[in-house]
Amino acid sequence: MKFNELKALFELPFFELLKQARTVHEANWDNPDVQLCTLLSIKTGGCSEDCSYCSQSARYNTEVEAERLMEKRDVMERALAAKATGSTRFCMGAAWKGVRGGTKRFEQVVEIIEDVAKLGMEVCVTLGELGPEEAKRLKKAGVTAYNHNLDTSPEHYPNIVTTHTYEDRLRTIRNVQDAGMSVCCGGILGLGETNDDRLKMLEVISEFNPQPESLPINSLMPMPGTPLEGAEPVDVFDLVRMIAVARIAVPKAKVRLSAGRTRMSDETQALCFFAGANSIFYGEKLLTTGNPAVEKDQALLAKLGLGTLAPNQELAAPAADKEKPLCPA
Ligand code: SAM
Ligand code: DTB
Ligand code: SF4
Repeated sequence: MKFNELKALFELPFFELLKQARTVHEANWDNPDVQLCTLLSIKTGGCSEDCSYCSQSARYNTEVEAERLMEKRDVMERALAAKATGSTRFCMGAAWKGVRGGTKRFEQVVEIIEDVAKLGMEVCVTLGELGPEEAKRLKKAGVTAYNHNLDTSPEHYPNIVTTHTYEDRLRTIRNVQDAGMSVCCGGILGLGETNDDRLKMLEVISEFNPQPESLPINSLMPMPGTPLEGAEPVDVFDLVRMIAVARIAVPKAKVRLSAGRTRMSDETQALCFFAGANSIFYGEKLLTTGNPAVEKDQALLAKLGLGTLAPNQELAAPAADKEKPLCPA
């Protein structure tokens, strides 16, 4: 969808926008179930990149200490625990600029993925930049979806990150699509961007061919020691509007209400679900920072009468439109 169309939606009266988003949601989803995804940071901190929101960049003096890649048995323990709490997607993150085939770290990660994939949950990884060969290996190892966020608009991106470019991010997304993995791609609200920046990001994401399978909307968790530690919180109505527009623009994606829920009321989250969010991170920790307790989320879902989505490990990447280029890269 083009920017002008997205902007026209965003500027609708609030209830009219919610009504349209709800109609699109109901036409594309059989039920209002929410997907529960558990995150685990398998390699924390010490990252070479300078993303100004991130506690894991080695360039900032944050509370996060650099750690080595976790052992496979420890990852398995956490994956089994996630499954036991009802999570159906396990997402492993690594604080790397990217990964290269043939390196010890890549081979270790592939082995971890192969074992986690046997547990019956969807497997998602986010390891930074990937080349075409690395993407094929990850697909073969059992990855369902690869998370690689664009985070903000092309225009605002250089204000947030200088050590890699928007084009680098788009190239990785294309490699993921070419390898037949589903793409999980979204952004962060609260990086000092305008609503137009948010919609420009959504324009790029909604023009992917095929559209992403999941679309995380993070609200910045301000991390002490990072350049964005003092950023203003996101306006609740802007967040709900953004979710509604994302639901309309990418109707079949799981729109994930991602980082930032610890600072949201139950009522705000309920509005987000009504507007089309149908996935959350579930479990007390995101990568380095907090997330609502499992019991709190279970109580909220029960109060709203929302069920949870079953895993689909066979999930194939959605088909591409052959007439269109794969992505704007
Ligand atoms: N290093 C890899 C990369 O950058 O693609 C993977 C890990 S990185 C931490 C994954 C995503 O987490 C980022 O793209 C960003 O969207 C999100 N993220 C990181 N720090 C955040 C924060 N403080 N608040 C909200 N989202 C954050
Ligand atoms: C995504 O969009 N959000 C997640 C996941 N994909 C990898 C990460 C959120 C990180 C929040 C900050 C932290 O825990 O350090
Ligand atoms: Fe590194 Fe990813 Fe954090 Fe950027 S967002 S500093 S690439 S871990």
